[in-house]
Amino acid sequence: MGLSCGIIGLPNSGKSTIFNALTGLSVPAHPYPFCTIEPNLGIVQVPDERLSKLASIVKPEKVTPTTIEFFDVAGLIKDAHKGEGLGNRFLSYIRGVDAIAHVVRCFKREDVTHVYGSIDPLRDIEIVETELAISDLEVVEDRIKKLERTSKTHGEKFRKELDLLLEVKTLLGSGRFIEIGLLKEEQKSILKSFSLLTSKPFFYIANVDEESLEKIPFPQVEEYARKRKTAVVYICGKLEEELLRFSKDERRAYMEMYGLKDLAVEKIVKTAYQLLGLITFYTIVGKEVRAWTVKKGTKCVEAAGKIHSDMEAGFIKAEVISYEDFIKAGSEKDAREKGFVHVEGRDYEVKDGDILHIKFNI
Ligand SMILES: Nc1nc2c(ncn2[C@@H]2O[C@H](COP(=O)(O)OP(=O)(O)OP(=O)(O)O)[C@@H](O)[C@H]2O)c(=O)[nH]1
Ligand SMILES: [Mg+2]
Repeated sequence: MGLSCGIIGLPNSGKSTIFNALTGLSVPAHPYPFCTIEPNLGIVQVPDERLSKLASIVKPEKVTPTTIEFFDVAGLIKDAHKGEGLGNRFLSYIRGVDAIAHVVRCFKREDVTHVYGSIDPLRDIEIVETELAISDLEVVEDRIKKLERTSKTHGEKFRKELDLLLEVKTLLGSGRFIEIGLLKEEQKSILKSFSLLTSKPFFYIANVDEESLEKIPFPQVEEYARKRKTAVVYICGKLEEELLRFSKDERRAYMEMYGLKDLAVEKIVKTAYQLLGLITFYTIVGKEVRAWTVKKGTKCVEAAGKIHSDMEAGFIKAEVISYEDFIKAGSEKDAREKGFVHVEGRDYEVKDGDILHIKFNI
């Protein structure tokens, strides 16, 4: 399974509309708050031009892209932790995701009520992020209580965990966030098991009006995102949902009309991959051309393990062709004749676009 991404935000911010635009599904997205109650799950094939190009050369029977899972959950409001709206229990559905897309309402539309009566993206962001932090605080405080009961008898390991959680508690309690990048490896691995929402990679989706697509309607969101070291993706959910209903050609024509280079799914995949430091490698085996997603820095033997555990256990070597060389050569055979294949060992760091042929012993 590839990447998973949770979509959160205030009610009526356009989460389900964007979910539909990303997945091609048709979950209810109506102009009243708390339209979504139970979470929606959709799996999308990651659009990949390089995979299509490889497939057009190799002409395999099967082309397998990587996938990304989206979760659309209910809207969060102020004091959700005290049970307001639908409460905050549904957040447990997104504790398991790899990244969070926070939808921020920037579109005006009078007939879609805003739970706080006005369009104010920074206020909305703060409300949602405060609820995430409080939800994390609940998790952390629970664990602290347990540890305080047992740490005296369990020694060093528990002490370290307790100290870290007390730090996190102070941080979240004072309205600040954990910066994972600043933590030691040991601390990262302690925190991992709690799946804290505020420690996940995240980005904002500014859900804007059609007319605002070409300019930045709320520069303060951009500024705030910079401070939080993340990105803003500009999408008009409504337009994107409609685009999916058109044929490919009509869609391109409309996209040009609105000055859109990429579809929402392409923008989001690009942003999430960058944020998580992900790369794609390819395999051409028998009748299948397939894309795989791994973290930048992944060793060849680990990449082999992603394909099959036997390949990792019995790894001998990998024959590697870069995507560019493959295209330049025009076929695998020509790539081999031109000397574009390099043989690499288990510690070779896989590069984005590499085409791997793993040799292994069973
Ligand atoms: N004009 C305009 N309307 C939008 C846009 N995105 C969503 N809407 C409308 O806003 C309303 C609410 O959208 P939803 O997608 O249901 O919002 P939600 O965030 O899922 O709301 P809850 O499930 O209640 O939390 C719908 O009527 C949408 O058609 C947009 O980009 N532009
Ligand atoms: Mg919804």
